[in-house]
Amino acid sequence: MSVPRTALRTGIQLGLRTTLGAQSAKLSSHAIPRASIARQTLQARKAFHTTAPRPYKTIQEAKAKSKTGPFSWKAGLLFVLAGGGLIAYFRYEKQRLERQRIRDMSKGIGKPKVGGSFNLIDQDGKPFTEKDLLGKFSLVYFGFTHCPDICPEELDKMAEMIDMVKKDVGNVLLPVFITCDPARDTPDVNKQYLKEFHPDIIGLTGEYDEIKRTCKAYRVYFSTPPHVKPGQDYLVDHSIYFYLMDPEGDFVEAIGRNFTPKQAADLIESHIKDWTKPLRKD
Ligand SMILES: [Cu+2]
Repeated sequence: MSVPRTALRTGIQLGLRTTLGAQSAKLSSHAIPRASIARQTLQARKAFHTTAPRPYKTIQEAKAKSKTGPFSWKAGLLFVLAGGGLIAYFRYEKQRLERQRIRDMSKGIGKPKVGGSFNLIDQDGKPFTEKDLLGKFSLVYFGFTHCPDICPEELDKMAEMIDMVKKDVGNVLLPVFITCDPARDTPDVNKQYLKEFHPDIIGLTGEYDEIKRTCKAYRVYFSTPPHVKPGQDYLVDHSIYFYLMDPEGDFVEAIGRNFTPKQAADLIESHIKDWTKPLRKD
């Protein structure tokens, strides 16, 4: 806060009060209390009114002064830099508040309940519940290993996101694949399939009803037929989202197919950087 405020004051003292003042008032409506802006304007006004105009001694001096005007190029440059800095700062602050708003939606009253408890089995056949996700951010994807094109494409993207996030902010993201096709996707099928994409991805399967319940909890459309005979072919339809969950198990944001891996990684990293509580890095 101290940098842009100083910049604001510098801009005002340069005498360009009207333009910058109007701009900062517009940009800062949610970042700086109005009282503080009023105070700064008052200070600037005082500075204006108490400074006595300096009389020119000679006509030459007066002429020289009038050529450059009241503002030197240095003052102009400083003003442009200060203004640019302010705009960049408020843009950043606006984005941060927007992320906070999205996050708070799932924390407060009337939160859209996405996610919740589940009791599944990982790719090594070990039990895995929602508690195993706590302490890190998690990126949850629902799909199935027989998926002809969409899942492979999305999992390739997921692998890219994992690497980018890991490189930039450390090992604080758990990527999770939950099958919508438990009849065919056994722990071992998941294991063989997922290692083609990224070694970090945890593959979960489970009882049909438990998978169905988990899909419902994450608002994932589930269409797997209940009683399939071995070898019988069938289609599985599913929603295509990456669900970003925070270290306390709360839903943060759903990342759709319109995101490139880089855009998705940037968004995930921003949320991770906003997180102020402890994070597991193992
Ligand atoms: Cu798929």
